Amino acid sequence: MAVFVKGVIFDGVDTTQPDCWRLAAYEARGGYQALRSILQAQMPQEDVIAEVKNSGLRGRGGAGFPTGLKWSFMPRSFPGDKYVVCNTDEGEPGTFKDRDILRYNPHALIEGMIIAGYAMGTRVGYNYIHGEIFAEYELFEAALDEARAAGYLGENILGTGFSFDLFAHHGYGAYICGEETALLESLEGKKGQPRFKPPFPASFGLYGKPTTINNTESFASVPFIIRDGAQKFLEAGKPNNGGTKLFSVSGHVNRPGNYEIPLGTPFSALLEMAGGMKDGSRLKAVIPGGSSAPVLPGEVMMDLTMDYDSISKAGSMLGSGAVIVMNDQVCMVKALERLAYFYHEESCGQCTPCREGTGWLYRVIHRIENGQGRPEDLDLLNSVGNNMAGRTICALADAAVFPVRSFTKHFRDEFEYHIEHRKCLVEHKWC
Ligand code: L3W
Ligand code: SF4
Repeated sequence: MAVFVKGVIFDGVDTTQPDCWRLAAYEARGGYQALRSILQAQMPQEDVIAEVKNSGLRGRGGAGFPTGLKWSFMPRSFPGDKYVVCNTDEGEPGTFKDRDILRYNPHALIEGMIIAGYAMGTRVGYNYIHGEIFAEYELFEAALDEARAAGYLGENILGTGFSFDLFAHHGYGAYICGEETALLESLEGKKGQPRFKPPFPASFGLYGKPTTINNTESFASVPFIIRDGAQKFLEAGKPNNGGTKLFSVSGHVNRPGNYEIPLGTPFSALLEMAGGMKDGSRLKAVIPGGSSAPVLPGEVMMDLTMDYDSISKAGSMLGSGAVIVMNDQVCMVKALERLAYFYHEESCGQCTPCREGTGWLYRVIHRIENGQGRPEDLDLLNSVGNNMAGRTICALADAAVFPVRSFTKHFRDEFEYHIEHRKCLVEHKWC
């Protein structure tokens, strides 16, 4: 998927050039200057962390947690091993941004992780890559080889006495391994099932040691912050929402793809960049932050800006920045049925409310969709959801409930019509 509009990660990257990912191209764009500057100046670790804090960078994986604050949790005087881990387990329906960072600009991620290792006093990092992403995994391995050969990774980096190595780990494709503690279990070679939090990975992470986990896009933003300064990054976005952000736009638009744009850009402008609605169709609904984020009606979205605060005020989440656009030909019952099936399939099964509840949700929505819905089914969905949300080890159960609540709230008439008339209100060809 090509990148059409550029911000702090893709500025200067000519994605049409097959070698744009290579070290030489990255260095020509100013790559590894940030690392050189902090190593040569022996910049105090706390100053690096302060710069990331001041940039306003918020975690790009879904939760939007402040990255600099997370780095400051790492106990720097801890005597034993500690780790930095990158979460490239991109599996959220609608999300396809991190693979483009590996594909077109992997050294930005590598440099960002080395700087993170320096700032937090770690010697080893891992990048956990989703098991269904093959070409990008191999390309990332090749980029690591380049970085090692050039002296950016390994012992005594650039002759400064600082040592750090970084390894890629290919997962098996389970969505739940994107949850940070399940990812750590999987990285340790165990079944990828979430751990109870707290303790957070900051104190009990990989092999029980202090660990900082960030999303691919978060790490890849760090070289810009160090090279060009926190203030410039902050100003690229809006207060409390620093920087530019990658949005994966999919669905009924003319030019689906990844768009790196300033946080705070109006949704209407993003839609226009993506070529507008496909074949001039009417905008009906948008999931603004990946399938776990509540759906919003199109007319609500047209008044919002693409940033954490604006989207959450409207009752949804910016999440990972996966913008799923739906036109008026979409049956919302069918769309919800697909999402419910996904969460049912991907539940790891540890918690009864999630293991059983996701199955209940899917089966009830499936029967509504198939003309066998009962008048009490909408209340039943609500009741099952109430017995799941907030009652499980990880957020997957909540993520399964959010779409059910929001679809049945904003598009209740379609669900009622399906139940009463045993057919689809929009007469979608798949219903
Ligand atoms: C130390 C504390 N650390 C929080 C850390 C915590 C984590 C980060 C955020 O879920 C969401 C989820 C998906 N001491 C701490 C602390 N931390 N308090 O801060 O924590 P949390 O629990 O709010 O989020 P999470 O568990 O990381 C992420 C949603 O994002 N999502 C997911 C998208 C999926 C992808 C993908 O496929 N790549 O991005 C989209 O909306 O549902 O709610 O690091 O340890 N006191
Ligand atoms: Fe597993 Fe679901 Fe429990 Fe998360 S909520 S630990 S996915 S059973």
